Amino acid sequence: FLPEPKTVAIVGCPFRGGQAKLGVDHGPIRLVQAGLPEQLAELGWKVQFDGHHQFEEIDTQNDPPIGKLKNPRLVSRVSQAVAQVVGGHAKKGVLPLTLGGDHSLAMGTISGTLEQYPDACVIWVDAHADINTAETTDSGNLHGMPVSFLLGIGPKIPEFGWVKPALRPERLVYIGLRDIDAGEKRILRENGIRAFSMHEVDKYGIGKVVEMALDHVNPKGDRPIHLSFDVDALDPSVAPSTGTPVRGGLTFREGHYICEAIYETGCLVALDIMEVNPSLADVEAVRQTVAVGCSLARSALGETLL
Ligand code: 4U7
Ligand code: MN
Ligand code: MN
Ligand code: MN
Repeated sequence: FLPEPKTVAIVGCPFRGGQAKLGVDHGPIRLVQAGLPEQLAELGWKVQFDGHHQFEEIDTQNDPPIGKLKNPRLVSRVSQAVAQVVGGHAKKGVLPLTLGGDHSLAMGTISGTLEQYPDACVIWVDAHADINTAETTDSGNLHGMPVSFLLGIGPKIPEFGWVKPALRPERLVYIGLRDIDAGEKRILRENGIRAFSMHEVDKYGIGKVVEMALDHVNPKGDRPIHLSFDVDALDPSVAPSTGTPVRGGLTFREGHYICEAIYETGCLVALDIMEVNPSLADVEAVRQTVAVGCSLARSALGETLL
């Protein structure tokens, strides 16, 4: 899907409004400081990076909750800006690599991808399904809700009216789930959304799981793929510096295998690396998590072991 020379645009999104913890807005800065642009250039990509997005023009002095939803106007407008940036890169045949920042940003990244590639499928790698609606959310944190907006399920919130319900449930697949709210389980069931939890990873092994996931969303291998990777999909021993860690996650290799296998399809058109929070855990744990974020991105963009 991408013309030569293969070009990646790094979209740094220092944003934390979709959840309550400080620090996740520093994730993209640390990933870039760790040398991610140079590492991707080393793999043979043309790399575009002209600084992190600031979202300064977005004024949120007055952003009271809407129902339970926290920072709704801020999250909506930031994601809308991200959608335009990501969509613009996609339109030029450039692969957008979005660095979060919290996962509410995926409302923007995936909207941007679907604008250019309406038949794209989404592989969502996460401990969580991020599919709560305004009705089902307990926390009110929008990083737990982007998928419901993309699917167009749940109550319509006028402030999010720009989000097109452009994602079809059969074009979405999850890998790594292990912390799903009751309301989310019902939504997954009612919409027939395919999900490979850690139970399936244990049962079948990661190779078979990725094969089944790809076969579900991209049976003929002719659809563009958007990979949205929340680092909390990885076990906390592998990626400790993240806001909502859950034990029993993917190993280092399982996480990288997913990225490598998706690269091998030749269908990857957009990538998100989300929820790295360098303020959580000690210095060594942060270094390790940032390094893993970089290596996941490299694997998805073609780094091989041999
Ligand atoms: B993340 C949660 F209740 N489901 O809605 C919620 F468990 O982007 C967590 O995957 C959401 O890190 C986690 O707040 C969002 C909670
Ligand atoms: Mn997430
Ligand atoms: Mn998560
Ligand atoms: Mn998280």
